[in-house]
Amino acid sequence: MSEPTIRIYGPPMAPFVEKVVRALALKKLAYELVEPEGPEDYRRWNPETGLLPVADVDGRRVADSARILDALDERFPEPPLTSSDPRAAASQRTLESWVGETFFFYWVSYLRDRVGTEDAIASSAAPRQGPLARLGILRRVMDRGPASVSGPSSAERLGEEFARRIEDVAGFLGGRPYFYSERISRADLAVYSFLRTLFRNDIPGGPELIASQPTLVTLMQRVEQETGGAR
Ligand SMILES: N[C@@H](CCC(=O)N[C@@H](CS)C(=O)NCC(=O)O)C(=O)O
Repeated sequence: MSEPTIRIYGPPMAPFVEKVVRALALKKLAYELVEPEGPEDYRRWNPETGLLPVADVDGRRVADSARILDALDERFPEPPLTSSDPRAAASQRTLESWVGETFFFYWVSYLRDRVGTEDAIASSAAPRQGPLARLGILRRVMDRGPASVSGPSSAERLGEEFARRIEDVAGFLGGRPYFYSERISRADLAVYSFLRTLFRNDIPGGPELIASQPTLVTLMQRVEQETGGAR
């Protein structure tokens, strides 16, 4: 039998791409990562939404990170990316969606406010003017005008909101080694991929925020152990 051909298209620093790459590592599958060279590649590779990642899995083009994980599980079932317990599996999928929508929203807002200069992330978070640029993260903090004297600034408010979402995530984990399970799943990969960006992209206060939730630090270490290290 020939080697499976898996190609992932997307910027390696984007959390949705990291989630897919970690799933491939968990399944010990070889793959090729194709990085966008400019904004036009997003629409070219995903004409419908312009969002990456997309993947070719044995000749089949699949868009959306969750669908890519489904396609991988279908074609390469071991180890599975969701629990064998249907209730746990449903919770893991719900958490993955929540991370990709609600948490993603606060993450973008937080990064936008915390990252003050284009230079700070040009080298890491937004390779070749990728998606983060278009999400407005490159907008400078000073463009926001003076903070109100009577209340917290927008940066402070967003920082607090984001800290609350991090608390939510820690609450979902509770005392378990992984979300809703004793085994790693797609929910862990999704959470990990977003938390990781707070370290990697030099986000001021990001590492401290995660450190305030020791169970999440341990979760990240567990995920790294199972998926090939910190990278
Ligand atoms: N639901 C999609 C979301 C993917 C997504 O938002 N990708 C971002 C990268 S972080 C993107 O391609 N953005 C392009 C843009 O904003 O123009 C998934 O899970 O794959």
